[in-house]
Formats: sequence, structure tokens, C-alpha cells
Amino acid sequence: MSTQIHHRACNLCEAICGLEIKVEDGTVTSIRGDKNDPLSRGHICPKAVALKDIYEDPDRLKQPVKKTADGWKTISWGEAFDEVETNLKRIQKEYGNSAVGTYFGNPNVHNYGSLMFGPKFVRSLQTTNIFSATSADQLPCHFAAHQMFGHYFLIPIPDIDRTDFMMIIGANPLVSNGSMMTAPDFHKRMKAISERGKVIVIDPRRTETADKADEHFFIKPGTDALFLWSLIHCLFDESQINLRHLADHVKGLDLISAKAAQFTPEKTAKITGISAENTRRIAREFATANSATCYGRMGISVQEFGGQCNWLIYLINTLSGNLDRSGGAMFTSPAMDNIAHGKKGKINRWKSRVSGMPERFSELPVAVMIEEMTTSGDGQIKAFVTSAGNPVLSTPNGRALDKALENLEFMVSIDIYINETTRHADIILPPTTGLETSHFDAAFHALAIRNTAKFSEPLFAKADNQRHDHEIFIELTRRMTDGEFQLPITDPEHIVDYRLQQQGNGLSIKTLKENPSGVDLGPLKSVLPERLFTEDKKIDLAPESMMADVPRLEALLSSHDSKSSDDSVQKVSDDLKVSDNLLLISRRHLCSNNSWMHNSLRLVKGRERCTLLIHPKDAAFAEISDQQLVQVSSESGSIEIIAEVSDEITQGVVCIPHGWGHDRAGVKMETAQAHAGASVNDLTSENFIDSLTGNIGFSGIGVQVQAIESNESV
Ligand SMILES: Nc1nc2c(c(=O)[nH]1)N[C@H]1C(S)=C(S)[C@@H](COP(=O)(O)OP(=O)(O)OC[C@H]3O[C@@H](n4cnc5c(=O)[nH]c(N)nc54)[C@H](O)[C@@H]3O)O[C@H]1N2
Ligand SMILES: Nc1nc2c(c(=O)[nH]1)N[C@H]1C(S)=C(S)[C@@H](COP(=O)(O)OP(=O)(O)OC[C@H]3O[C@@H](n4cnc5c(=O)[nH]c(N)nc54)[C@H](O)[C@@H]3O)O[C@H]1N2
Ligand code: SF4
Ligand SMILES: [Mo]
Repeated sequence: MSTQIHHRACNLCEAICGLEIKVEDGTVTSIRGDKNDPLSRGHICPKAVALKDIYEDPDRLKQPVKKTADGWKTISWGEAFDEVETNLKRIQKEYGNSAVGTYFGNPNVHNYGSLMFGPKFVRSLQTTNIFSATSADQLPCHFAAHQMFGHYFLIPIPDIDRTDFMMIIGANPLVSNGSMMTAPDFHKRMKAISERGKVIVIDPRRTETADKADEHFFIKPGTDALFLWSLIHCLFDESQINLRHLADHVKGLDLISAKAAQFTPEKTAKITGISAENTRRIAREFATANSATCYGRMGISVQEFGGQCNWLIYLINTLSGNLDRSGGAMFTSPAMDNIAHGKKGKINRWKSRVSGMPERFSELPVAVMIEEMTTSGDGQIKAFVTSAGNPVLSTPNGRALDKALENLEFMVSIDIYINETTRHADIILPPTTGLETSHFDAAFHALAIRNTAKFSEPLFAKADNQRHDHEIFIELTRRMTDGEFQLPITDPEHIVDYRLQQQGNGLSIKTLKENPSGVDLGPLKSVLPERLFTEDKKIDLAPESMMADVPRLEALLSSHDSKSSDDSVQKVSDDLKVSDNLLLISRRHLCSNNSWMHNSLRLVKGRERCTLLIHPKDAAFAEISDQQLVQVSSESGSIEIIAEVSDEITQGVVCIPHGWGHDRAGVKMETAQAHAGASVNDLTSENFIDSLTGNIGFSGIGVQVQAIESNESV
């Protein structure tokens, strides 16, 4: 028997955990955490083992397929590329370049070949209809970083291994293992913070993270910007502004001081639900801790004030003297530095055709994707390309998107499954994935809580008839540019090697291969003001775009000025037995990864996870009992789902995980279909956005919940 131990980084989520994979006679027999990985130190989560399931999944496509009247038919790569080229060119010739739209999903970011060659293909299309999961996710972080620090990827990362005080707002890193904060084994790291000092969580749900934190405060969804402004108010009020080494490198402090004056904790408490007393205490504890870091993610990004929330978090870290300082919020110094060598990011260069939404960093927001497909006229999207994305389940108003995709003239998907989105494609081009690819994390080393570098070789060689994602992009680009696209290097491994050596820190692919568990480059370092990308080399505390957005928030504040303190409690209509105007939020589970990992039986078996969390009082009002089937309705549509009555969710708010709803016709993922669940994005709306950045608002959609009588208990 031949036994082999293979070391690699898990590419499933942002934590990039080191894996030790045992292979016996060509079969994976165990997947463990690699104790020698300098970042993850042996940690893994249950999803890592599913890399084996994905590799062996009989539903996974390995050769291109074409939709025919008799169902899907396997075709050769040559025929598939010919079809795609002919159709995309025909449609662009007839309707113009922007008639071809693109959507790139999350796994592209976990694949260095896609990161390097995907954008080249998109550019070759010369279309303005470019979309990605970014505008259903972290776009507001990029926007705030761009406006304050001059570069959309210069994102402050909490220095969690050294901080004494961590405030987590709208994130659940114990489950997500961190986002825009690569932090494997967050649990152990968080425990260490608690031992040194304190962790507090601000969330409408008592999450797994909140449960283990020192303190948790419920907040009304979408009101965080008010709470954050009131913290800044307190910093000024109690003379806790301390810019330390950045004092000569900021501008706009007076403007912030003036704006913050109105956001007294007494006023904001009425809306947020966090008392003035607690707000003042939190501000004081934050400012007086030896070091402190404020961190926010999805909950404060996918809401109406996503841009402001991210800005205010960066401001709190800066004003309290914790930016670019050990134990505060710091910038990374990655071995392959895309920040120093890449583009700073541009905005507002074009607008969407129908509602005039501005471009952000070479993309339009997914909020306008449906209308750009369904509104006729010059520039309407007639053909669509998706790559590693499942927007039918992941972007708002999935049923409307289903219809829009159905009516396209042509669609091609670069994907490994026939799922809710790719079932609409005419051609699917399936790449290799996971264990078949080499891996260097071009994105997440640059967002990690410690500077490390790691290269992983493929565990399994791809078969002759398989293609890597980047090989698909290169061929498509070549064809769309009539062969004009030529590159000196087309192997991403060689590009990384060149870039590492160019940076001159002694690293190369060779040295990384000699250290398959990874190389430690030490804790985060202080890098300001040198690393700022603003023209004047100053941090812009009060960017014009942000300041111009504050009146929206002031309106929210004054709309509540005259009301009594318990106005944030939801009102329910009494005779209908319907809990009305509840605010919908989402959640994640350790064993899911967005929408695409439910075909692994070991990850979906057990208790039903796609449930509606509802507070006992809201449930009682509508006579809903635990485990009962209910109907949830919004402006976009309605779904049926099992209710889970629990006080882990605050009153007036309900919570559904995203990424489910696999019962749509034509999906070919057997296990996922048997554990279908319902899609929360059949309820969310493309009209609910952060108007500053264009990001989608998933948090705070108004819904109604009512019991389904014919199904009293399930
Ligand atoms: N309501 C609600 N909606 C949300 C969220 C939420 O919190 N609430 N979260 C949002 C967030 S943060 C994100 S990032 C998005 C994610 O949304 P998307 O990025 O659109 O979708 P995923 O569900 O990640 O689907 C990934 C797709 O990639 C395919 N795939 C997997 N591996 C590979 C590969 O190696 N190569 C290729 N080519 N394809 C592959 C899968 O089959 C699947 O079709 O969802 C967003 N949607
Ligand atoms: N296991 C697992 N891990 C994952 C993923 C996964 O699907 N499963 N997805 C990956 C991806 S693509 C991403 S982007 C990251 C996301 O990483 P996180 O942001 O850490 O994950 P979420 O669970 O979306 O956390 C958002 C939190 O915000 C809260 N929230 C909702 N609305 C509001 C609000 O208005 N205000 C406040 N203060 N809080 C609010 C929610 O209750 C939730 O606890 O996770 C990544 N890791
Ligand atoms: S936490 Fe993320 S990177 Fe780590 S093993 Fe789980 S899925 Fe993989
Ligand atoms: Mo995400």
C-alpha cells in the first residue's frame, strides 16, 4: 500500500487553514489540521473534510455540457469554446459590447489563477455590465478604505493576537472564521483576548461568538451607524482623542468633531436599543484599554448604512490611537504585495443604464443586475457569463433573477455543478477544483492577522480532458480578442514566483515548496504613514462622499426625536395573527459555505438548519409554536420554513440562513436537493441598498410571518 501525506491550505473560506491530508492508494483517508502551519496552528473546521467529498462527488462536472432539447449533453472543450465564442461575438455584434454581462462569485477569490486571469477575460469583453458578489458583501469596506487611505484594498485588520479589548459589531467569526480578517481558530484567539482583557459583541442575535464573549448587546438591525457615531461623540466628549504617531498625518478632525456633537448616546439609544449608559461605558473602556480594536463585517456592511458603518469603525480605531498600532487595527505586509503593486481603485467612471447607479472599482452593483436584463432598449443584457457564482441563491430577489436568466439569448457558466443558477446556462465549462489545483493565497494572506506565506501543490493531477479555471479564462480571452491576447507567462505559479522574487524578501516558489506548512513572517507591523495611498499622504478622516451621506442618518435620528423610548419595539397588527413588519437578517452555519457545499452528506445530515429564528413574543402573537411550518412574506415573495422559537434573536427581528433553496427544477445535486431548505433571497429585495456604495442591504428587510394552518406541527 502506498501512503502519502500532503500539506495544503484549505481554499474553502478566508481562514486558509493548513491541512495534513493522508492519501492511501490514491484515496484520501484522513484530513487533519496541520500543527506546523504558522497561522492556523492545527485548527480546522468540519468543512475541510468535505474537500474529499467535492473531489469524489459524482454530481461534479468534469467535461463541458450543452443544454439540448433532450437534456444536457457532454461535448468536447473545442466544441464548447466554439459555441461560447460564436454566441458572445454574435450578440455583441448585434446589440453592442455591453449586451454581454458577467457575474463573478466568491470562489474566484479563493483561486489565484482565477484572480489573475478572470479580470483579463472580463476586460476582453469591453462591457460595462460587470457584476460580482462584492456588492452583496464587502464593497463598503473597500469604499471606506479607498476614501480614507487612498487604496481600496488597504483594509485595517484587527491585531487580535495582541489586543486587550475587541469590539465585534455585525460579525460572527466563531462560525465564519473571520472575513476581511483571516483568523483561523478564532475561538482560541478570542479566549486569549478575554483572558488579557475583554471581548464585546454587538448583534441583533446572541450568536455563537456573542455567547462566548464577555458582553453582548442586542441592537436593532440597520441602526449601527448611529451607535458608532455616539461612540465617537463620547470620545470627543470625554477628551479621549489620541492620534499618537498619526497626529501629523490626518486631516478633517474638526469636521468629525462638529458632526459627532449631535449624536448623543441619549438620542441614539432610543433607536439602537443600546442604553446611553452602556454606550458611554463602552467608549470609555475602548479608549482606556492598553490596546483596543473595533471590527465589523457582514452585519454592518449589508445594510442601508454599510459605507458609513465601515468608515466609522475605521474612525473609532484611528481617533482612539489604535490604528497602525500593536493590538489595534493594523495593515498587513504580504509576501506578494498586490496593494503596493496593484491599482488603487477607481469609482464613478460609468453609470448603470436603467437607474444610473455609479461604477465602483470596475463593477456595477448586483442591485441593478435584474433590471439591466429585463428593461428593453439599447444596452440591455442579452447574454450572461457566470463564473463560480450562484446569484440565484446569493443575490436578492432570486425568483426574479431566475426569470431574467431564463429569458436571455445565451448564457455560459464556468462552474463545477448544475445548480440553481447554472441550470439556466446553455453551456457549462467545468474547471478543476480544490485538491486538483495548486494554491497560493493571493487575497487572504493580505487580510490575515499575521504575515505568513504558503504554497500548495495539487494533490491530484488533473485528467487530460480537464481544464483549470485560469486555462478556461485564457482560452476565452484569446478567442474574444481574435488571438491578439498573448502573455509571456500563463502559469499562475510562475507569476507568483516572479512576484515573490521581485519583492526581494528571500522568498520564491522554491523556498515555499521546501516549507509546505508555510513560512512565518511575523506579527503585523506598523506601516504608516508610508503605506498611505492618498495624494497628500494624509488619512482623510472626513471624506466628502462620507460627509455628504450623513444627512441620511440625521434624518433617521430626527425621525425618532419626538417618539418615546420604546419605539424600537415592533408593533404587530392584532386581528390577523400575523407578526408584521419584522426585520429579517441572515446567519451562517459552520457546516455551510454560502450556497454550494450542501451536496456533501456529512455537512447537511442531522437537524434541519434552514429555520426561521423568531423571538417567543413575536411567535406568541402570531400563535406560532416551535418547529411549526410558517409562511414568511416580503415585497419580493414568500417562502415556507420551519420556525425555531428562541430568545437568541431580539424581539422584532427574524433570522434565516442564506444559501438554501435547492428544490428548483433542473438542479442536479442529489444530496443538496434532498436537504433543499428555502432561499432567504426569495424575500430580499434589489431595491434595498446602501445608496452611498451601492451595496445590497440584506439586513433589515421588512417581513410578515404567519402560521400555516394545514401544517400545525412538523
Ligand atoms: N441573504 C444573504 N445573502 C447573501 C449573504 C448573506 O449573508 N445573506 N452573503 C453574501 C456573501 S458574503 C457572498 S460572498 C455571496 C456568495 O455568493 P456567490 O459567490 O454568488 O455564490 P456561492 O454560493 O459562493 O456559489 C459559488 C459557486 O461557485 C461554484 N464553485 C465552487 N468551487 C468552484 C471552483 O473551484 N471553480 C468554479 N469555477 N466554480 C466553483 C459553486 O458550484 C457555486 O455555483 O452570497 C451573498 N449572499
Ligand atoms: N461556516 C461558514 N463560514 C463562512 C461562510 C459561510 O457561509 N459559512 N461564508 C464566508 C463569507 S463569503 C463571508 S463574507 C464571511 C462572513 O463573515 P461574518 O460577517 O463573520 O459572518 P455573518 O454570519 O454573516 O455575520 C454577520 C453578523 O451580523 C449580524 N447582523 C445582521 N444584521 C445586523 C445589523 O444590522 N447590525 C449588527 N450589528 N449586526 C447584524 C448577524 O446576526 C451575524 O451575526 O464568512 C465566511 N465564512
Ligand atoms: S475554517 Fe475555513 S479554511 Fe479552515 S478548514 Fe474550515 S473551511 Fe477550511
Ligand atoms: Mo462573502
